[in-house]
Amino acid sequence: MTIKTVTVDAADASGYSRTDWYQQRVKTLDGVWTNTTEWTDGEPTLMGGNVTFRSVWDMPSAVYTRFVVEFLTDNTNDTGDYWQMCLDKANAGGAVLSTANFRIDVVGHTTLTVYQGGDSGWTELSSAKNDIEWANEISASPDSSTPHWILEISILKSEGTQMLDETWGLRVACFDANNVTAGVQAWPPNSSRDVPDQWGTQTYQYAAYPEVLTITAVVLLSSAAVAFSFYWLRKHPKNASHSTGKPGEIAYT
Ligand SMILES: [Ca+2]
Ligand SMILES: [Ca+2]
Repeated sequence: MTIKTVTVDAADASGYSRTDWYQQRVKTLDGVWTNTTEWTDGEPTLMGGNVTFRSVWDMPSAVYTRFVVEFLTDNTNDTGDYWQMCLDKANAGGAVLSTANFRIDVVGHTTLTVYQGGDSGWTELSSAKNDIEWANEISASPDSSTPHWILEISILKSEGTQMLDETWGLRVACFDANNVTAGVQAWPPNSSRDVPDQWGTQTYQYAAYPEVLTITAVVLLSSAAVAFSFYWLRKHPKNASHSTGKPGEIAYT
């Protein structure tokens, strides 16, 4: 008799997960939406009511995961502002930190530092900085016409530091030093940077974010509706008062 063992994924204890879809739009890491569709290939994840982030993965030669994080209510440049990402390489979770945990801080919009977890807490891992490209700026975006801080960051899944496996734990946080009472904004909500069990799970799909396909389908359907409308009016130039079949009543779901 064979006993099947099941590995319980402790990080799922947070109850939060999200998907890294395969990149469909070229990314320019300049800290802004370089064009209005630059990040529409990523599924938006909301943090509280005023932060949103998206991610996609790409494989031009090596594998990258790229994020845009938007702090919709912060437009002040404070030395105490920070962006923070915690990565649990294999999504093993845990009540305390391990060497499979990594942390990326961008403080004051100027300084990026990478840390590795361990028994004694976080230790700087300077070599990992080479795996990261980033930029942040204050700008309007398709998500809000009010200028706000936007971070674009790309993480190489290198063989060297191996911060990320295919499924990994993730925590994203940011802080506006000009609004201390609001506290740290985090996904998952109220999670601690020091407790991997509280982080979410990030999986990947070797496919486009379905919303991209939906948008394309609506455009095609709209074109079909216009063609149908033209046909209908030509066939029924008068008394075309039917309540069915009018393109405007087609429900795009
Ligand atoms: Ca950009
Ligand atoms: Ca600020």
